[in-house]
Amino acid sequence: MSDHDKTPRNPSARTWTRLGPGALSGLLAGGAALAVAELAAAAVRPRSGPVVAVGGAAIDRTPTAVKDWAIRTFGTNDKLVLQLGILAVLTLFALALGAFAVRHRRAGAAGVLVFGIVGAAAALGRPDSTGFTDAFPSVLGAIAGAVLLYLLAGLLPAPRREAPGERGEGWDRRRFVIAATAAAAASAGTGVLGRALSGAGGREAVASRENITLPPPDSRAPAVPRHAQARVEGVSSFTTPTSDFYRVDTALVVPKVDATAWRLRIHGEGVARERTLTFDDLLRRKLIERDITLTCVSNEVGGPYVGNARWIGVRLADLLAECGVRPPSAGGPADQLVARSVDGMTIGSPVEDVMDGRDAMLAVGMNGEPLPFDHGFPVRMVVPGLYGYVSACKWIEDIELTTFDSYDAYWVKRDWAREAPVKTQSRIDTPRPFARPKAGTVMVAGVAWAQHRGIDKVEVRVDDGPWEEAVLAAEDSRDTWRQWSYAWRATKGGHTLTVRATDRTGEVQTDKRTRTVPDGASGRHSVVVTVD
Ligand SMILES: Nc1nc2c(c(=O)[nH]1)N[C@H]1C(S)=C(S)[C@@H](COP(=O)(O)O)O[C@H]1N2
Ligand SMILES: [Mo]
Repeated sequence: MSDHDKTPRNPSARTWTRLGPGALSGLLAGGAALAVAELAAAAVRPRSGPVVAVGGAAIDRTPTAVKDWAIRTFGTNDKLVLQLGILAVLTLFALALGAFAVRHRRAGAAGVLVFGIVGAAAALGRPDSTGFTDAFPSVLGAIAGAVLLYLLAGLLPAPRREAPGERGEGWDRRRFVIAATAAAAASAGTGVLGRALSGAGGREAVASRENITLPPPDSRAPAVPRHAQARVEGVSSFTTPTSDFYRVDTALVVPKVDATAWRLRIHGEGVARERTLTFDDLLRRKLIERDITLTCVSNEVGGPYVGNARWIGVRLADLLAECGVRPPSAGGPADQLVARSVDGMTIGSPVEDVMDGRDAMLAVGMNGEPLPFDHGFPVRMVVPGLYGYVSACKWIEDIELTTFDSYDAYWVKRDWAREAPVKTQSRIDTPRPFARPKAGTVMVAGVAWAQHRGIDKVEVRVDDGPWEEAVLAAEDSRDTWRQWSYAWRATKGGHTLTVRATDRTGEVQTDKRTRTVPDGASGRHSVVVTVD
């Protein structure tokens, strides 16, 4: 039985037999384009590949409200969701282009090139773009995809042979199937090779991290007080294990920086002695070790984007002073310190805060180890009391002294406040929302934070009852969160538990609910439970 005998007579089915292989060709061309681009990106620079470049461009251009919603809805998976979304859009366009190429072979193939241009433009427009070579992966991929679509479309049943009454619908289905299978296999092979190579690209960085032995800090953090941890099941651990530490950044591919090649430049207004430091320069300096709680401005009331770690690093104020920097209160011309990362992030902090005596640092260690790649290896900033987006630049490579008037950093350009001290907050860790504890004594417990001011008091309220003082766990430092617990004599029925903290300045955590934009959520955390 020859192929054309199987061609259905019914017109819509016939359209499908024509368009189906076309759409499949489009899909294969798209896959080939991505695979070739991935391989080229491995050679050029892993972050110059089209999906990462377009994703990065999309992240930078996403309206703040949408981004906020994405973080809220997808949490740390937001980037995965974005990449899947990009792939879904690409898939639809590839199917459509392929179907279009059945009739318009050249134009369809040329359409693939348009995607190459979009990818190349996105790659060149990235703040970390290292030059025109960043366009190569997208362009090469698109050319491969276009050629493949052109070839496959040439094997498809030509539309004119489908005129009614003609028997010429026959097309070489076997040749098409062989070509398509070969193309799919070649793409898969190329893609896997590209992935493997771009993974290997980080080898020097991984080796440089493994070769680091952090010297013992000159100024050790005092031991965490034994009673800093509330002895209640379900409370966050006082020191957040690194593997559980939240991660918030715009990086679709985590930068892998080779510490031996890393440099930090300090320059700008009022920098009398500009400096460029190596990683070893930092390790040779006096190191401090401190427990500091980091919080994200995108953390909702009751949310998870807060963690406490033991950081090791260099005091930033000392280094700045050596460079001749004076804070505004001492007549310095710069009131903003702009930290830049290798991936083009810019984060602006008040010079006054960084130099006011608090333990602002260039951190090289987290919980006793070199920083993990996810958390900024080899060096990041940490400033107690400020939200991460105005203080905690990861993968830092440049510090510029400037003014708030003359420069807006990344998030400030996207509706977030220029300056953002951490708001006093508290969270109920246990019981969990909608828990069903038994009547009797139920331990209510959680964490409260007001970094650099310290927590003075935590109170719990059941339904509309009076505020009852919770028992505070020992304080580690005013830069860390503090745990609290409250033994609740729970009675049967539905109840709402609410918590509020008071910081050392005497300010009581407000009940006024605000959104995270522009300077952090305020309001009180409540948990509804049913007591059985
Ligand atoms: N390079 C870079 N640094 C960054 C960010 C980023 O997107 N890129 N995000 C900041 C934000 S918003 C926060 S809250 C902290 C989070 O640090 P973590 O991921 O180590 O918890 O990093 C900050 N540093
Ligand atoms: Mo953040």
